[in-house]
Amino acid sequence: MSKPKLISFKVCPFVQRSVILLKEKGVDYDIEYIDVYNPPEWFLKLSPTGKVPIMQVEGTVLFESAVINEYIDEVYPPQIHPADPLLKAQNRAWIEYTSPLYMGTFNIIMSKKKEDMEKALEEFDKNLAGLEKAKQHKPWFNGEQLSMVDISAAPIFTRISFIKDHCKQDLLKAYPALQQWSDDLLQRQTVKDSVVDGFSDLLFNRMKDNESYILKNES
Ligand SMILES: N[C@@H](CCC(=O)N[C@@H](CS)C(=O)NCC(=O)O)C(=O)O
Repeated sequence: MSKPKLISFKVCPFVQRSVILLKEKGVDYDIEYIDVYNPPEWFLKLSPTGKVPIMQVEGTVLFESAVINEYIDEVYPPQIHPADPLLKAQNRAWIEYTSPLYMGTFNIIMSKKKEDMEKALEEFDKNLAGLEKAKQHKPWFNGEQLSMVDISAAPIFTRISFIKDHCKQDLLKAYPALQQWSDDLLQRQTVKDSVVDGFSDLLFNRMKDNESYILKNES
């Protein structure tokens, strides 16, 4: 089987989910970065949605990070999804639950207006409260075994940690289970290695260029 190839944008959390999974499984893969806001023609021909990630596998293009991760999990052992159909379905639902959180962190750091940022913070907090309740086991979502939910949630914690360091907002302060989960995930080697060099500067510069409100709000 030839190497799969991911097309990525350096600060995209969705691509980061696939990178973590590939690294967890020790899969040899290629990755090419594009500017998704100024995409090359060849990319637009390949990506049905114009979004990253896409993954090229032997001439076939896969899109949507959750689907790409399902494929990676099926094809490259060891299988991370649990065998039990009920637990697997429940895990898939929580992976789905994490999707608006990605948009949430984006809206928090990129809103230009105070009211938009505050709305984003409020919605994000509601979603975090739900996740805090759901995180019942330790260290990982299902207990001892790392799950696809952990992998799918990790990039959110990368961004929450960035927001704490650069925007002086501790989004996890009311959520001890999530704080512990974040600490465990951000210490994991595959998660560390999934963050591109210069990640914080890239994101911070995008916020500055964008004149994001959260930066004006800094004390
Ligand atoms: N549901 C998609 C979301 C992917 C997504 O929103 N990617 C962003 C970058 S992080 C993108 O490509 N945005 C460009 C656009 O919306 O045109 C997935 O999980 O793969």
